[in-house]
Amino acid sequence: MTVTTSRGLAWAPLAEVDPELWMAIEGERERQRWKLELIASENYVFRAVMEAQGTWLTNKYAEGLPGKRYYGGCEYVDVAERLAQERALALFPGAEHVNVQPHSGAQANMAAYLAVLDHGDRIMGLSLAHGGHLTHGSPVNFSGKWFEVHSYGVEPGSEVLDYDAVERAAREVRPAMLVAGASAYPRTLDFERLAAIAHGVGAVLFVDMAHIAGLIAAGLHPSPFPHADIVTTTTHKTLRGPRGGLVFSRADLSPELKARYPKLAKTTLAAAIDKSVFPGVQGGPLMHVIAAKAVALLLAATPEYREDQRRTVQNAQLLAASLRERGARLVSGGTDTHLMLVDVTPLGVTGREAEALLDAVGITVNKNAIPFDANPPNIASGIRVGTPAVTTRGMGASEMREIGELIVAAIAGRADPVARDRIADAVREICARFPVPGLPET
Ligand code: DSN
Repeated sequence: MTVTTSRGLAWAPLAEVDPELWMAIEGERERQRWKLELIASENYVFRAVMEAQGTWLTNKYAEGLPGKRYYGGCEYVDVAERLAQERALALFPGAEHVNVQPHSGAQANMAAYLAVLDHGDRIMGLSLAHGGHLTHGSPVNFSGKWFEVHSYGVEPGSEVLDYDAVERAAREVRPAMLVAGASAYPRTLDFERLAAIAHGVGAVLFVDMAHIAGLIAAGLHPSPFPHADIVTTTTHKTLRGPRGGLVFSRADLSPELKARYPKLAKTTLAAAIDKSVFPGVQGGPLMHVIAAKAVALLLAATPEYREDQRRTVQNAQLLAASLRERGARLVSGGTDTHLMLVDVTPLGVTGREAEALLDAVGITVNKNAIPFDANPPNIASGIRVGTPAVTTRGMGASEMREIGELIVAAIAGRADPVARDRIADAVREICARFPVPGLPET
């Protein structure tokens, strides 16, 4: 197509304007329809969330906060942002303040750090190799470059956190911030204990609840509120919203704790968080995404959503049992959440090989390091498996048993192309029975 004037193109559908891109978008729709999505951090948004994100709110600049913008014409986007704020605070009782503008989880985390810390301050977070996150102090991330990082890990043997050991380390290191939360830790986190550890050494407790936010909203995992001082989340994982982040905080720190942070000398924690998001880390907020966050937060308050979260956890336990019965080793022995970490070396493969073998039959997972992994991270000994997306599709107990069987069969039958084709057919058959909510069939 030759583009001569924008006028003629104003109403042209994407498929006509950019067929090359459209083919990729269509390919992704088909992939989502016909593959089993077991990446623990992924989910499918409902139509109303997608619709809100696809609106003309994308056209609007709205730097600042509702009622205090640097641009005119913000009366409607103010409504959208206020709805998102109110719904976020209602969904997580005990939260005193929220900023709904972070474009992502990493930016929410950056805003959290920069609100209270100075370059060179000490932080303690769960090591990436033991299930933490890049932004919790990895040397390749800003968090590891700007702060002095002292990571904690899980215990050898049990592969779970030993809070006494975390406390001993905190007393020795005396961090300015204790970071809690994980992207590959299958067990319940004790936020009350972590708060006692942090506050006992005069440190802020920062919880990144991105993976388990939906479980917390549904009352299936203990809440970090009111224990943590700052809490971030993404909105697109178990929360089933658009890609983006939220930062919650106390209105302010206690005077004793606050005295340690020069950045808070003349301001409240809530005001510091807002300033840290904008203008500290970001410019104009993505108002169409904030509108979609508002919809997701509305949906997350429904009984249907809570029931889906309950089924997500139940499905994870059933899938874990199915894998374990067939010879896979579950890190820490199982799961309390929506995800499990599977050591695939007893099945004779590395995490990288398992990821590729599963992809070939239509099952999508990611390779993942296991604690004390003998393999480097790009090979890894494990895969991370999560049930949010398959549960959103409506799958239940019998599918979890079957998926466990198919995963192990795909790895065990790796030299057998006939077995591979049979497994791929079984995957498609499951997908055909469970259409993806919110995804057009054609
Ligand atoms: N990359 C995300 C995950 O897969 O867990 C965390 O941000």
